Formats: sequence, C-alpha cells, structure tokens
Amino acid sequence: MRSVLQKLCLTCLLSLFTALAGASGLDVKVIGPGGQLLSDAVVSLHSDTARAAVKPVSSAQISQRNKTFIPQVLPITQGTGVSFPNEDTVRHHVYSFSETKRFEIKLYVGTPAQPVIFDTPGVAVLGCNIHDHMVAWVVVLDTPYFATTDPTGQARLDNIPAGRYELRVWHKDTPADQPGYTQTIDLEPGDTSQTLTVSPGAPR
Ligand SMILES: [Cu+2]
Repeated sequence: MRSVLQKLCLTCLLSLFTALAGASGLDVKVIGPGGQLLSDAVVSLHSDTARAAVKPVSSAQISQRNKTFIPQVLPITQGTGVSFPNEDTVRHHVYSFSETKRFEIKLYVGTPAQPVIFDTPGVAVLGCNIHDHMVAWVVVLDTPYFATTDPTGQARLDNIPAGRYELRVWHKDTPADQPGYTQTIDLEPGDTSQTLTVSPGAPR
C-alpha cells in the first residue's frame, strides 16, 4: 500500500514539476481593424517540435441545423476525420473546392457513414449546393497547440512546452490572397500573457 502511495506522490510531483518548469500558457486577444473583438479566430503556435507532436483529434464534427453549419469555424489537427451529421429534415449537399481538401457529400439526410479525413494543412471552405448562404471553414493545423477566440476575442493556450514558436492568427474575414497574421514568440516557462492586434482587412 505504501509503495503505491509513494508512486502516486512521485507522479504528482513530476506533473507539478512539468507544470512549473516545462509548460507555459498564453493569452491572446484578437482585435479587428475597427477595434472590434473578433470571435472564432484561430490562434495557433507552430514549430518543428509542435509539428512532430501532431495527432488526429477524435470525434470532430460539423452538424447542419436550421440550414446552418455548427460550428461555423472548426480548427483541427492534420489527419483528423470530421463527420457531418444532418440534423435537419431537408437534404444538404456539403462540398469543398479548396485545395486543402476537395470533397462532396451528395444530397443526404442523417449522418454519413464515413468521416472526411483532412490530411493537408490549410483552410477548407465548405458550402452546401442547395443552400447558398451556408458556409463554414475547417482550419487544418500541423500543430497540437491551438485555440479559438470566444465572443470577447480571447483565446487561451495551456500546457505549451516552453520554446520558440511562430504564432499565427486566422480569421474568416482575412482575404484569401493575403497572408494571415504571424509573429515569432518565445514562451518562457510559466504563464505568459500577451495582447495582440490583428488586421484581417476588408471582408470578402
Ligand atoms: Cu443545405
């Protein structure tokens, strides 16, 4: 019994040590060109070690409800399968012509049997062939370190190994022909807090 407890304590101490010495956190606030807070912006941290740590996430999905994609912006890691359950009674026809992933799921109701695998980093713009107003974005990332901003424009990245990263910010209003926001950032052990301003340009 005692040795089990000792083992548990050792594990606790090791986790604590990692939290104090190895991992870091980052707060990012994303603000548009007019000073407005931007929700649904994807903030990500990139490096060679981050790329090596990428694994597909499980159970990613974009549902269709009231002729709307939910969520409208879905960040995922490279290799992740996304399912597209149709919760409406009308049929949808989901497609992407984007280079990152070209696919279509022809007129369907219910949940398609196979998820769509997104194995190339980039942004796929999704539409519906029947309902022109429906639009969503899948942001495929070659890093496990990312977060989406909330309605107050805030994103929090936790448990990031200390080191040098390229911080990228993507927002749907960023014109496709312009590079998104990037910045080199050094994460020291312990919490870091930073506010940055993004200018995503004129909406398309
Ligand atoms: Cu539709």
